[in-house]
Amino acid sequence: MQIASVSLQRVRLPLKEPFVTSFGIEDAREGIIVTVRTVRGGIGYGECVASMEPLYSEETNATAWHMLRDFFIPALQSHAYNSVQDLRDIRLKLAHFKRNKMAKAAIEMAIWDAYANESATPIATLLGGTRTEIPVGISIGIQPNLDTLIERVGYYVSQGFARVKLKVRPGFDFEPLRVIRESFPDMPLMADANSAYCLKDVRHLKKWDALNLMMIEQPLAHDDIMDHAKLQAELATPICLDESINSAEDLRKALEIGACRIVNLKVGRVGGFGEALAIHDRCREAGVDMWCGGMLESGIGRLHNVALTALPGFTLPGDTAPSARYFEEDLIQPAVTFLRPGVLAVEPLSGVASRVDQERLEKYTIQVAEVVS
Ligand code: OSB
Ligand code: MG
Repeated sequence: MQIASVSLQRVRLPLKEPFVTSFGIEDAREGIIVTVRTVRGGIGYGECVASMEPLYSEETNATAWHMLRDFFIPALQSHAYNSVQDLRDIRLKLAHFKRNKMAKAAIEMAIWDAYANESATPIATLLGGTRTEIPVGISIGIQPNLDTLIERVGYYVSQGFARVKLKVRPGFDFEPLRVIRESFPDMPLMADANSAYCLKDVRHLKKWDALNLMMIEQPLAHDDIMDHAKLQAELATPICLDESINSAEDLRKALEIGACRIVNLKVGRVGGFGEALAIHDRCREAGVDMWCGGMLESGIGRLHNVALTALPGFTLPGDTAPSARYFEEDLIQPAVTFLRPGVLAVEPLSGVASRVDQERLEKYTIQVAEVVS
């Protein structure tokens, strides 16, 4: 497969309701859609999961745009991609460029998608995934008060979501979690702190052991594993790392020192499917539970996340909620919907191109740049 052209589109999709985390408020999903066209007429899409501001990680849509246009697309567009191994090795072609993983993932995934499209093979199959159905959880943002919170949780539980993740921050943590636990004694429940605490909070965090949480996601600094290992030694509740794991090497070190017992794998955060596969395989070897995270993706990124989750190492429900959880209108049609409550189908889709709604893609585009090889 030979690339003919790559284009970048910045999109802005309004969110149904603002998403509040310990790092800020997002009222729209702004991202970059990367489109790869091949010499033989194949087409592939990728979505950059960076945000508008460098609050979750250091990347933004503006930095990703620069990296893609000036470095990553030029480095990848003249190579031939003729096997799954060639796709898996894309990460090696970008390895000398430091970090900027969300930008790397966006073009890498678009090339995998174009290959799926050209070879009429589902991405899940190219990745080695075998599952056809996956359980799905919900990520609930910080709420204005406990009554609203309980009402929201009840609504999502009635929809069938397989677990509830609550965003927490100092001042909105133990009490909301306790109230949810009281109302839903047996429900799989977890918390995501997005780096809002430090090791000095250990006594406060130890109290959460009484709540029977599945895990606490990324309690400490985004770039830390040492303090997480110290904290994990004090807690009965498993720690799950998100922000701290940007590569298979990060994971090796984290597991070696006991910084986590569970991994949230986001393909955007780690630089693409190639690195995600390396992390998946290492988790499986080590018998570490893993699940697929989300970044409020449009249907384009969402379908990629669902395809990845077909791999056997994804042992826990992921943050791959149906499109309607976030958007009135998605960039794909039909939208991602439940097969039955709490379960998504890994559809035998040869790339996402056949699902992309061109009219909506145009409607929500706020900036276009064509990069031709
Ligand atoms: O930390 O997992 C996170 C959304 C944006 C940025 C970071 C995170 C999240 C979520 C929502 O938790 C996941 C989703 O439903 O897409
Ligand atoms: Mg997280």
